[in-house]
Amino acid sequence: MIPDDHPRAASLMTREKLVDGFKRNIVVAEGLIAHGRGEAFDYLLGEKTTEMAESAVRAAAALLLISKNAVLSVNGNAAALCAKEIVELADITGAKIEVNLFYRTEERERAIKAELERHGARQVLGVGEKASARIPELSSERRRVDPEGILVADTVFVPLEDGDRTEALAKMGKSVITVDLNPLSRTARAANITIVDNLVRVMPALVQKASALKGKDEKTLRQIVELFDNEENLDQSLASIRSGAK
Ligand code: PTJ
Repeated sequence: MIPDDHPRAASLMTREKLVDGFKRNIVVAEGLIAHGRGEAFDYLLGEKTTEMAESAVRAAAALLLISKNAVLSVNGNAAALCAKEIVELADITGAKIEVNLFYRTEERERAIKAELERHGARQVLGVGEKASARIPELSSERRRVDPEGILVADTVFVPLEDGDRTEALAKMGKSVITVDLNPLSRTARAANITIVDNLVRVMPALVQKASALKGKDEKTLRQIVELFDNEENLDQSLASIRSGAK
């Protein structure tokens, strides 16, 4: 339906994926609205990956590789847009995959688990009774986590997140990596590493970078993480939006 030569074909295809995910009970209606907000920022960024995002992707890949117990937290939008890359990233980095929803229903949890399994996931945490632990100080449904996953993780990757959980995870001493096109969001500011870019561009880049860095010694990877300054990166991303994404 969408012609390949349409100037905004990629953006329209992404919308189609989300609408398809909505029809299959993976994406919630509010997820379509959240994507619209993301699109507005993406438009201001020129719908392309900035140098700042590249550097955040590199730091995120390094952190995932040196973490002892990393977990990739998956919501409806992330599952609809990049289930394949989430599974690939988990395979390369040894991270676990956990479903964690703001608008939690067991039907959606199962639909998302099935979508991840369809793309090769062998284990999906956080579904049904398995989400039996609670994140302290969090009142949303996102507080329900898997005792084998997010509860005991040292690093949590939380694409398209709400600020409350990022702050709560940070208070629990976990390192948080997020993807958010809005550099002003509470999530973006509270995370250790924020990738200000569209998730559909981030995930393939993250898979590629993690493959390239895998096998490097821990000291080199730790240095990449330590040299990354999230606040500075966010300020530069904002400056890039202000100046018309040059
Ligand atoms: O599947 P559920 O039930 O867990 O619900 C998921 C949503 C996304 C509905 C829920 O987490 C939510 O309401 O999120 P927020 O608080 O609206 O935050 C979403 C953030 O992600 C916003 O700051 C958007 O700018 C940003 N965003 C949206 N789409 C993208 C994005 N960032 C990167 N890539 C995108 N494609």
